[in-house]
Amino acid sequence: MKRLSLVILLLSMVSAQAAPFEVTGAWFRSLPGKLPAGGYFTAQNNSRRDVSITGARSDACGMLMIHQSSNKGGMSGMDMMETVKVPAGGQVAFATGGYHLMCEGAKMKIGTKVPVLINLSDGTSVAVAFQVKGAMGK
Ligand SMILES: [Cu+2]
Repeated sequence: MKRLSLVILLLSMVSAQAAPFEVTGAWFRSLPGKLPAGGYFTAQNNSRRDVSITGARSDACGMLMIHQSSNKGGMSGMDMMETVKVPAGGQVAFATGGYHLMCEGAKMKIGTKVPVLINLSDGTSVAVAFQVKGAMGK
């Protein structure tokens, strides 16, 4: 009897850890005035199927888009991305100089958290609390 409950406990711990899709280290860089806030995080796909991030939305943003920073012939810019693939068992970082969320019309306060819904190609979405930090990332 004791042994069975231990097994059940272990099983429930394992299943709690292995969420199919995880987002960690999520934060927004809040900039002064009407400048957009960049959103950064790491997406981890623990499932056996590739899945793509197809969009995101938040009440803290007038518009929330997926961007990729680019550098073409010394000109830095940003491209709009329809989807970003996170391979089975792999992870993708949304970080400065690469993929990021771009929050136009940002309504957020440094030191608070704002909820973001990240949509996935399998039809599910993941609710993530983004920590709002200042220009220096603090
Ligand atoms: Cu951007």
